[in-house]
Amino acid sequence: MRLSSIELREIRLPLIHFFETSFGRTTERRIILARVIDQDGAEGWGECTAGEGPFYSDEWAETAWPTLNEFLAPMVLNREVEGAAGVSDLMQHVRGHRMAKAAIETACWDLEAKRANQPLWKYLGGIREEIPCGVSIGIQDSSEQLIEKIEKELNAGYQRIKIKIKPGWDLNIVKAVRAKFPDILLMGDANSAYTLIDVPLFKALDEFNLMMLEQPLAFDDMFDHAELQKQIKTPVCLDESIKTSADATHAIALGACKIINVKLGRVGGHEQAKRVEQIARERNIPIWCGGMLESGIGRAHNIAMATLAGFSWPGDVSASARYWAEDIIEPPVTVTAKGTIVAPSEPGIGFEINRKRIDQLTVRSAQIN
Ligand code: OSB
Ligand code: MG
Repeated sequence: MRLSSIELREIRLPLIHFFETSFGRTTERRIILARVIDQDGAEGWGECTAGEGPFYSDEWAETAWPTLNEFLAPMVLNREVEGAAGVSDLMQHVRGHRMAKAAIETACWDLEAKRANQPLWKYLGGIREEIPCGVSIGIQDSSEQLIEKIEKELNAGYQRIKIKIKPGWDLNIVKAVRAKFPDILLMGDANSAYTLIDVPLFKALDEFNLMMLEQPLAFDDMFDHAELQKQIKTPVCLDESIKTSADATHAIALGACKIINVKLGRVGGHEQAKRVEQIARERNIPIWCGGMLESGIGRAHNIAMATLAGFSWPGDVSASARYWAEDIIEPPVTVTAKGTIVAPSEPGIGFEINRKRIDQLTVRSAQIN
């Protein structure tokens, strides 16, 4: 593989409903897209999952753009590599900036799968023709509003409900949700809103049969999570803390988590995600595919990744219509009545790119040759 050009686009995409986590509320996404083109004119698309501010991670839209434009794109252009699996290596001198790297890396996988005339999920070694889906529901203005939303998603068929928690929106909310839905697969995601001072709260939560508690403590911690896991029954799941396959190895060895949420952007692309998947599978640690409020392009990459054998639990990948009035791919991602997404049969990411819509949404673009 040899890339001759990379096009970057930043688009603005308004969310149908705001999405609130312990670190803030998002109403409109800023999404950077990468289109990679090889010497024969074949193309592939990837999405940078960095957010609107440095809150989920230190990367955000304004760090990703110049990193891609000034460093990452020039590092991969006109360099011969065996395939998409080797693209991360070309960018290894840049430390961190994994979401920016993943935009290019995942685009290269799309390109390569298209050239091989295979759906990306098969090309990656996926084994699942349908992926199990859950939803992540943000912090609402009232518990009634939250319960209404949960009801709607359960009726749509989603297999698992994740609710966001933060101090003041935790025990009381879990209690109310459990009273209404005693048997559903339910979990909480704190996005690092707590410390070990809150152990009594987590002990109280043990009573509510949560599938897991996602990233309760600091975003860069493993040690305290291990300490917490020793003291509570509810399995701890790590999200923010797992940035590399080495992190996955260390977290599992330390007992810092019993489950891992894998995000393509957070680990730097498909090749790294495959490594995390393998490490977890070998150690019998369940994993599932997380989400970053992606447009259809990132969503399609998530679907492909989630067909790998280790992704046995319902993830946060759900229908386009939960986020967007109109997606940038066609058809939009839809979910079956039993809460699954069927892996596409078309080559590459398996969805058409709606170029016209992307053009309309574009606020800046760059082409690097
Ligand atoms: O922690 O999983 C998270 C969204 C943005 C940033 C972080 C997270 C999330 C989600 C939403 O939970 C998942 C989705 O619906 O895409
Ligand atoms: Mg999370």
